[in-house]
Amino acid sequence: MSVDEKLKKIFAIKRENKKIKLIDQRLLPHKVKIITLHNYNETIEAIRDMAVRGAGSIGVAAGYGLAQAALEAKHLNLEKFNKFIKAASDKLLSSRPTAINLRHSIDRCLKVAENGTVTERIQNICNESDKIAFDDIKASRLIGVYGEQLLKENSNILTHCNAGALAYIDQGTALSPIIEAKRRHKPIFVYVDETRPRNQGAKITAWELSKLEIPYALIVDNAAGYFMINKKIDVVIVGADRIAVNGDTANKIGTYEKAVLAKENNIPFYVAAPSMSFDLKCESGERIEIEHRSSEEITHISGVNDSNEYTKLRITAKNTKAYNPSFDITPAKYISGFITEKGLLKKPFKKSIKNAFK
Ligand code: RI2
Repeated sequence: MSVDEKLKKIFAIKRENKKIKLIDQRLLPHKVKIITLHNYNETIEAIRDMAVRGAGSIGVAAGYGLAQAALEAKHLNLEKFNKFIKAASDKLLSSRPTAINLRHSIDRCLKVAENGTVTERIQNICNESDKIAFDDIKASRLIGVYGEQLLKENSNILTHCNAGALAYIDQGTALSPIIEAKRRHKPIFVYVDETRPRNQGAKITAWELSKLEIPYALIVDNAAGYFMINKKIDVVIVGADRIAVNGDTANKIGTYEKAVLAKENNIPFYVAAPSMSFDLKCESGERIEIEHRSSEEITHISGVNDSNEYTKLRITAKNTKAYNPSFDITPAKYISGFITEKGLLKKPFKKSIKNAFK
């Protein structure tokens, strides 16, 4: 089976008129269950609870969610329709705050719904939501093509969290250059951070790489320094949830540490991200809102037992206090470049980002 045939089985999200279908990422890798979301409230819940996750997939889900809302409101008059859409957008926007893709998707869908009859506005929102998904696929593929050029034969790549096909359709951001290398039969090896607390690396990235038959090994989050200082890692590639105009980047908690370690060890550190991940209204990382999630994500862990039954376990004493920021900001000075659908953006980032996306 070719890489592309294997990729088709790892789909993040699809829209079929009012229904959204997605692989429930909470159950991976133990169960590949496709769930159907029937209305926009179910979609908000799926984003909040991370049945769908990854900045790009959240953005697509939000656009599709607004399409669902528009279809749910088709019997309303124009005034009530507009109110309904405004309320639905606000609810979608508050489902997860850090990834800018969500806001960009909502803005794009609202913009095409500024004029016309209710029927026309519904059609425009639906078309735009599909276009967002289509644009993501194009960007994902181009990131792969540009990023692959940075990988030498037998490169050892470290990645954090999951920025693959389930995070960003259709072949991810950080994993896209790796998939492109596989497509071109270039030998590479991937070190996968487990990515506590939700273990997107251990559960999703490792699963995706094994499905694509790309050689990898899972490492614990605090082992990256060991592998770097022992010259086992040649390059780091991560995704992004939001990038400020100066290049400061919000990504999964732990990214900042990897970037500092990479600099200390003279290892290039790349962020793979499409234009949808850049927030041109945000001057620097200090202005990016960081999502804080439930402490239960730290105190409990889920998986399967020997009978393959899904189980959740508490790993701490009852009532253990835990802080759970979901993202951190990597200052631009630690980043070697941004792999985007427009090519590699180099320093000075203020200039290259503005030139690429103005
Ligand atoms: P794409 C994830 O967050 C991580 O921060 C990961 O690097 C990013 O989304 C990937 O998003 P979460 O949604 O840019 O798992 O690859 O909390 O879409």
